[in-house]
Amino acid sequence: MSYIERVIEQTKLKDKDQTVFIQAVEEVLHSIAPIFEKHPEYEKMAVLERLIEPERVISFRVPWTDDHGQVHVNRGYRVQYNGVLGPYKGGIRFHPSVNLSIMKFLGFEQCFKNALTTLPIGGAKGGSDFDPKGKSEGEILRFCQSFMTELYRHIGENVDVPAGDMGVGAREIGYLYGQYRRIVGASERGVLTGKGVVYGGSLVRKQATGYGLVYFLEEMLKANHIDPTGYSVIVSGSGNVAIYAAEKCFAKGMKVIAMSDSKGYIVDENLDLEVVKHIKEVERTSLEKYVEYAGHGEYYTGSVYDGEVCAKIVLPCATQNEINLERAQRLIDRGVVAIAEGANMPNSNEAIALYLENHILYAPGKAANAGGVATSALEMTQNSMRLAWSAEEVDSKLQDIMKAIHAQCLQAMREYDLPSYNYVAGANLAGASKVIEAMVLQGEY
Ligand code: NDP
Ligand code: 2IT
Repeated sequence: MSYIERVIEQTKLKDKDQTVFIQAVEEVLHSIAPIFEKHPEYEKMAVLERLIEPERVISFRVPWTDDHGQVHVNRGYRVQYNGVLGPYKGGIRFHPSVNLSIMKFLGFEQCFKNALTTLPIGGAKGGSDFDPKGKSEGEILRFCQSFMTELYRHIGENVDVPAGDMGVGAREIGYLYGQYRRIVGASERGVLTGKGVVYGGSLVRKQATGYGLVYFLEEMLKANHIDPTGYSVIVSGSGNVAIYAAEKCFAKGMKVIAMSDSKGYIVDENLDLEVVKHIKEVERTSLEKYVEYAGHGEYYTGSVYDGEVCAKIVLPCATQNEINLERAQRLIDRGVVAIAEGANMPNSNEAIALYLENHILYAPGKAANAGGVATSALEMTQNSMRLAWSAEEVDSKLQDIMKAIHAQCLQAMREYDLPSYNYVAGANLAGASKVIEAMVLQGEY
């Protein structure tokens, strides 16, 4: 059995209940085999075992009181995965599904994504199984304060810098930052990113993941001589990533015809993104309201990937494992040209294998959605310089970073003699080789 296979088998035994974590490990490890063929000495140094085991997993109690005086207890996490490239960095997710397996899959992916950004950040993830849906403003505030009351001791601008993810946006980051500042008694802006612009947040951070996704998509299409002007697009999700991916698609002359949320989806040849923004960012409610507010379009319950709608470009921007083998086959049957992941791991490993078999252009999340964390790192830079860049400056740096990530993927494909559509292996090889090189140089054993 090869070193890679042995470590995968060990992980399956050791963490047998952590299915999404095992999925992420298999996806990465299978494509980085060439690094270990080049460097057989890495086995003796247990490089893979060290790559897979987080440096630290913190799990904590988060008690909070609802508006009726009832006390609840949720579980909080911070997984500080790998710090060889810089302070731990990664988002915080508030969603009822959050568990250790999800935290570890996200933290593991984040290490390679952050390496690809070209900026000095290590990998981490955190969150809680708290469900923000239906909670009052006061309940969200109290939950965030309680979460930070434990988290503060584990983070710092040179230690670990959290940001948003599902269920955590600028509002929550504000409450978290306010509590951190009260406890620590110092203004340390660089400890969190995704802050409000008025107190140290970066312009364009809110838009960065979605915009960056479309910049990456453009690069990938350009490398394959495809002009997407006029192409139809399905964007799944209608949260932070999805909304700004859709906005940039429209700006680039593509046509978003469907978006979704956890209950259903809308299909509209004249999709009104302002209405979606209003529903999701202002009212924080369901897309069910879309047809009434927009005066056109259709609403369906269920997954957008099970419906009739088809498009040349598909941008999954909701959550993990939205597209399984069957849904992937349907996309291919209906003529999809490119799939680029705004979400983390929205495609199953079987779906990815099918895209590769069919030579479909497929951009993995750790490359395509890295614009969010990259702009977070730009926010850290601005905070440590105590100045703020203009939106144009941040956006232009974001575009350069997405181009550089794309170039790294292509370079890795060339270096390892892979076909030029294999962005999965390209991104994994480019990201992992940096992390591994830094681990080897730093000793750590
Ligand atoms: P948000 O919470 O802002 O939005 C999530 C969206 O996904 C919502 O529209 C939500 O619907 C929908 N959704 C949730 N669960 C499901 C489901 N089971 N089926 C269909 N739709 C669902 O999160 P973000 O936009 O921040 O994150 C989306 C994805 O992008 C995640 O995978 C995240 O890890 C990833 N990501 C985020 C980055 C960021 O900067 N925020 C950076 C890089 C990646 P509803 O409104 O009904 O809840
Ligand atoms: O998955 C991700 O890259 C994020 N949620 C963004 C993390 C960050 O630190 O900005």
